[in-house]
Formats: sequence, C-alpha cells, structure tokens
Amino acid sequence: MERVLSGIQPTGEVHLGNYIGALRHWASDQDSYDCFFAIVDLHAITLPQDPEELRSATLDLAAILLAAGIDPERSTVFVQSHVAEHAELAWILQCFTSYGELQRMIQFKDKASKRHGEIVSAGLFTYPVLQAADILIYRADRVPVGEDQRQHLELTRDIAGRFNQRYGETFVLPQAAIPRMGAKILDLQMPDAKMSKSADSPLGTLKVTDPPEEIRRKVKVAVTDSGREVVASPDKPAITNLLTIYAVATGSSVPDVEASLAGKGYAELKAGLAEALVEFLRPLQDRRRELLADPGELARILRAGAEKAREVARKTLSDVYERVGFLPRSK
Ligand code: AQP
Repeated sequence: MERVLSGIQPTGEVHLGNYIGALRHWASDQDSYDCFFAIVDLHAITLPQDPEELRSATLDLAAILLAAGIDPERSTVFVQSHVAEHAELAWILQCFTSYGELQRMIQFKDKASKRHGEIVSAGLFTYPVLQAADILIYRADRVPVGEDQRQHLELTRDIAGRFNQRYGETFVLPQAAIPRMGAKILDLQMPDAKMSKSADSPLGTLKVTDPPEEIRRKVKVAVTDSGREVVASPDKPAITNLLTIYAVATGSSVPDVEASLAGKGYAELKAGLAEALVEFLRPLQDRRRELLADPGELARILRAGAEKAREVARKTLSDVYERVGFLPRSK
C-alpha cells in the first residue's frame, strides 16, 4: 500500500477551505492508502499562540478530524510535537536547503508581510523544511493538500532528491495530491484571496463549526461579481467560488449546479447554498460535539497514534543519521 501523509495546524478554527481542500480527501484516502495525519502544533508556533488556546485547539482539531471521518483504527492520527523525530530530521534537512530557496516561498512572503513591525521568526522562514521533514520521515508517496501547498511540496522533492543524490536512495519523492475541484476555496469577502484562518474579515471565513444562522449570514453577505447570470467563469471568481462550494456540499458538479439554477439569480444561488451547507456540515458538527465530551478518549487516541508514528519515524531518522556520519546512539 502506498503511504499518505498530511498535516493541519491547530491555529484558529478549521474552515471550509481546509475541509474541502484537504480533510474530506483525507477521509476517502483511508480506503486506498496507509494514512498518517498530523496535527502540526510545531508549525503553529511559527506565529505567536496563546498556550491555553493552542492546547484546546489541538484537542478540538483531533475531534474535527475524527468527526470528518478519519478512523484512528485505520489511520495514524497524532500530534506532531509528540514525535520528536520530526524536529530532529528538520535540522538535518535545513543543512540541505538554501537560503535562496526559502526566500522564494510565497507563504513566507505573505505571512511575513502581515507581521506589520512584529518579529518575523526564523521558524516562520524555515517552516517549509519542517514540513519536508514531516513528509519525508514517513517516506510518504502522496500528500493530499490544497493548492497553497504546491510550492512547499516541490521544495520537499528538491530537498529529498538532493539528499538522495549525495547519500544514496534514502527518501521517497512525494507527489502532491491536489484535488481538481475545491483546491483553493476563496474568501467570501475577498474573492482574490484564499479562505484563511487568519483573514482580516471574519465574515469571509466560513468555519466548519459555524452554527446554521452564522452560515446563512456569511453566505448572504458574501461578495458577488458584476452581472446577474449564475455561471462559473474566470471573470466571475466570487460566483465560481460559491458554485464550487455548492457542488461539493451537494456532491454534484459545477455544471449540474449551474443547470439547476438556470434562469435564477444570485439571491437564489445564495439561499440554496446556505441550506446545502447547513446540511453538509451538520453531521460533522454533531459528531464533533460528541467526541469533545470525552477528552480522555481523544488523548488516548492521540497517544496511540504517536506511538505508531514514532515507530516509522525512528527508523527513517536512524538511517539518515547513519548516512550523514553520526556515531550510533548508545542503546
Ligand atoms: N482556502 C483553501 N482552499 C483549499 N484548501 C485549503 N487549505 C488551506 N486553505 C485552503 C488546505 O488545508 C490544509 C491545512 O492547512 P493548514 O493547517 O496549513 O492551514 P493554513 O493553510 O495555515 O490555513 P490558513 O487558513 O491558510 O491559515 P493561515 O491564515 O495561517 O494561512 C492544507 O492542505 C491546505 O492546503
């Protein structure tokens, strides 16, 4: 079985972009792959976090992953900081990554530009190398992610290739698995930007935990494009985005949704979309609430996941240490 690895940060709250672009594919990948899913808390602290909020967001995210259909019996679900090997491998890989490569990372440039005089940490700069370590340490073949992660995946392949060339085949070169539909869900208020946890406008980000009335409100005030026709096209990014979300929420395709709304206007599109989303998110929201009622069980699942992950990670790291020339650790 090929192996899948993906991660999500316990920062802010999970939004529709995370769910549509990543999480729902994680759930379906379990049928065909040996899956490793990480809650990447080490990545979260590249920007300032409140410790208590980070702890509770980590547990909440575990509940959301399970509520989204990830089955801890079939997949390895764990918290990144519980597997110290990620950070150890990241150090080695930093020595195989150039400053220039990291400077070209779009996410770094975006996130650094939003710091407005606040410290831009070295962790934010080297974050893509830790992400490379997350993937390479499991020798993952496939990484299901949204479009925003394409550049980081290419960097991961470059780093792995460079290491392999120098020391012999050590890492698997992973493929990014970017969905054809919904790989970049846009902000409902600023359809020139992706939906994001740290968006300036809270109305633009639809959280998977938003109650029905909040979903209806956010869809109602979503920005639209000029014109009146409900069609997807490059000059209608906002309507295309709403149609994409509608298609995913109803398990259909954009042309089918367009056809069902033929002759109707933006108001009907929004009304139908809001109800479709309420129904789409309801099972996840109900299940999350049930899971959060038993935090002890969530912690147990994460502990078991970390143990399974560590077994694989330890083996890769020891191969790497041996290849770069470190003396064996005492047993
Ligand atoms: N808008 C999006 N559309 C589709 N997929 C998306 N992803 C993120 N935003 C979208 C995918 O979600 C997975 C988890 O991503 P993450 O935890 O790294 O989240 P993020 O990219 O940090 O989330 P934000 O919302 O974008 O946070 P900030 O505001 O910090 O930049 C990944 O697979 C990602 O591709």
